[in-house]
Amino acid sequence: MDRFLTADDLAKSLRADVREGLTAVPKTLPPKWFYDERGSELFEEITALDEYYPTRREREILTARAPDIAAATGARTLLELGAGSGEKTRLLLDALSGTLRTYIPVDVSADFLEDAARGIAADHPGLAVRPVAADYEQHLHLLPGGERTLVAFLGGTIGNMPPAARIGFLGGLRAVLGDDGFLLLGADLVKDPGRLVRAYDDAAGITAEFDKNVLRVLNRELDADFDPSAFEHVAHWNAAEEWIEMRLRSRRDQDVRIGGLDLDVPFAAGEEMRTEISAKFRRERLESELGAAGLALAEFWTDPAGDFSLSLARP
Ligand code: AVJ
Repeated sequence: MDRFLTADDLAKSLRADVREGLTAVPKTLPPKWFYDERGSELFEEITALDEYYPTRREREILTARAPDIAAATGARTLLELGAGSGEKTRLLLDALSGTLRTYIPVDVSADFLEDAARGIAADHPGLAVRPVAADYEQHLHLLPGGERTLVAFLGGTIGNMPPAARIGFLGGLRAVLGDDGFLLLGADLVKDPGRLVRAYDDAAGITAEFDKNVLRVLNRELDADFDPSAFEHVAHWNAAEEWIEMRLRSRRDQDVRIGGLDLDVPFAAGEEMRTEISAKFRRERLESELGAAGLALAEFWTDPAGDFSLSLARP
């Protein structure tokens, strides 16, 4: 396995993110820290909720379009960013089996990658599986490219990046693709705000648990003393930016101690800390942002209901 990221690097970036985010006004935390073991389990539960449509919709599109993706790309290498999507990966690997030689899953979790890579290698004899432990927001320029590379970035995770970071990120992807590569990008679409809010604030409270899990991560990793029950989960549709914001709202005045940072953080009653943005797109915006990064839209597919999109783009 190639490792561009060690446990020590991760610990350092968590510390830097938390110090910066909790001393900012308003307070923020980056969504990447949701995903410890419990957080990843909770996200899996979210994907099965009635209200959370993106995973099902993207799967519908992939199932219908996998043969088109294979025909258009003739990919020899599949490089998957944030390789958490086992079922979608299998759909792609099966469709691409005629031309594909190498599969490169990229994830921050080396343990997770090791298991996933072993399973895929066992199911696909003849396929070289080369996992890379990396943070794709930092290490894009280090990722192996190669001939006819298809980079897959699925699930709508692009929406977690603020617009400025997104543009830089797409430019970095363009460089990984060389001249004969393709990008397969999953992106959620703008729709009725009521449905969007319900997707991020489900009736069973799973998303609320997922949101508060980041506090447990800080308690464990940074010796903090957050009381998760002293915060309330909020999903807010920001109509001007066209993104969902998840926030944790303090139920009372309270001081939180972050022992590992020697930091005391005061929260006022009702104060909200932003824990995630999840941007929703229109085709025009995707096309123009891809264009600004030197990528042209070759295909733009949606599910029949028009909820979610898959873009196939090339230099
Ligand atoms: C996995 C990042 C795409 O933004 O919809 C799900 C994460 N957050 N429910 C998303 C998430 C709240 C999800 N992504």
